[in-house]
Amino acid sequence: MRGILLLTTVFVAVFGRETFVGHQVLRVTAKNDAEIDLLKELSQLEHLQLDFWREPIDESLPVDVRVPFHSLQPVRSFLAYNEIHYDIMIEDLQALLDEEQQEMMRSHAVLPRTTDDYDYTNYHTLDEINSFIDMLVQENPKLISKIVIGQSYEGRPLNVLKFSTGAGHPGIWIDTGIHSREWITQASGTWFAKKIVNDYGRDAALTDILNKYDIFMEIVVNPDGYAYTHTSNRMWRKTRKPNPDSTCVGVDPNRNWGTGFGGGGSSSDPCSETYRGPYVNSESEVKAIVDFVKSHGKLKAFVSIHSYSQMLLYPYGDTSTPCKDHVELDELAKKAVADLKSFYGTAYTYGSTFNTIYQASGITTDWAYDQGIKYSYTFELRDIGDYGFLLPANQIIPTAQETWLALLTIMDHTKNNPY
Ligand code: 0X9
Ligand code: ZN
Repeated sequence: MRGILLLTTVFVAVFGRETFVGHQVLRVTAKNDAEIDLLKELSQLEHLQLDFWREPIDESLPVDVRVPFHSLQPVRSFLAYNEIHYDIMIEDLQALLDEEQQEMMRSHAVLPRTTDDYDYTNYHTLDEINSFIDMLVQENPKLISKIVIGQSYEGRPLNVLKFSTGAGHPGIWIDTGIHSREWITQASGTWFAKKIVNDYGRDAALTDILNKYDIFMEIVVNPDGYAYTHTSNRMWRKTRKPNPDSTCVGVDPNRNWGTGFGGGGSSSDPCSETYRGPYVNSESEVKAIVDFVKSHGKLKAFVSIHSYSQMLLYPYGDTSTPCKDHVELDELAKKAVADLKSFYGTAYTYGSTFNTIYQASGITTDWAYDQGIKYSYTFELRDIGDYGFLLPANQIIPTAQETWLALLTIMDHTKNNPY
C-alpha cells in the first residue's frame, strides 16, 4: 500500500488529479443520541480529513463517510472502542473511479454530431454537455432557445434551455448539478431535455404541459465545480470561489439562498462542505438564478435535483414548522413517488426536508417557495448507498426514466391547478 500511495502522490503532482487510493466509504449506524454526538466529535477532527456524504444528524438515518487511507485505522478504532456499528459501503473508492473513467473513455472515442448520437448511457464532461445543449437548440430552433443567465466565478456561461411553444406562458424550472459531484443529476438532465424534444407532439401529457407552460432547464448549475470534478477532484461539491483568509475553496451553493440563511444545518466555516458563504447570494451561480426567477415573475413550479438518497422533499429545511401548502405538497409527493416506483420498483421516501433528510438552511427550494412558487421540490436521486455519488453509468437511463414519471406528475398537477 505504501508503494501505491507514493505513486499516487507522484501522480497527483504530475497530473494534478486527486486520487482516492485506499479510501473507503463507511456506513455508520448510530443507535442513539450519544453515538451521534460521538460521530459529530469525530467529524471535528480535521487531521482525519473525513468527507461526510451523509452527516450525523440523528439515529434515523445512517451516516456515510469517506475515510482516507491514513485515517482508516484511527476511525475503525474509534468506532470499535465506542461500540458503534458500521459496514463497509465502498471497499475501494479508487477502483470505482477507475471503472467510471474507463467507461467514459468508451464514448469519448466518438464525437456525436447530433443529439441522437449522444451517449446517454455515459457520463460526460462539461464541454460535451455544452455541445449537446447547442446541438439540441440547433436541431429544434422553433421549440428551444438557449439563455445565458450569468457567469460562474471562473467565467463560464450559465446556460439555461428554454422550451417554449408560445409567448407569455408561465414557467416551470428544473435544475440539476448544483452540487457538482452528483453526476447522475447532470446526466439525467441531459436525458430529460432530449425526452422533451422526443415527446412533444407525441406524448399527450407532455404536449399539453408544453402548450401551456414554458420549461426552463439548467443542466449544470455549478459548471466550475463540474469541470473540477473531471480535472482535479471527483468528490468536489461546492463552488470554486476562493475564500479570503482561508486556504479552503468554495461555498455550498445549496446553503447560499435567502430563506433561513445562516440557520442550523449550515456552516460558517469556509472549510466545511456546507459552508453557507459570506452573505446571501454571494455565489454568482446562485445569484443568476435568483435574478432570473425574479425577472421572469411567473414560475409556477421549481424542481431542484440532487443525489443521493431516493427522496422527494418539499419546504421547509430550516424549520420543522410545516409550510402553508404542506397538505397538498405532501399528497402530490406521494403520488409522484408512486409513479416513479411503477417503472423499476425504486422506493422513495418523501416529506419536508427538515423531517425527511435533515435540517438544512438557506436551501434553493425554500427560497423558491417563499418567492410564491408553490410547487417547489427537491429530488435526491439514486441510490440509497451502494454507490452513493458514484452511481454506475449503466443506471443513468433507468434513473432518468423513472424520475421523468415523477416530474411529469408534478408538472401535470401544476398545469391542472393554476394559481
Ligand atoms: O445537503 C444538501 O444540500 C442536500 N443533500 S446532498 O447530499 N444532495 O447535498 C439535501 C438538502 C435538501 N435540499 C433542498 N431541499 N433543497
Ligand atoms: Zn446535493
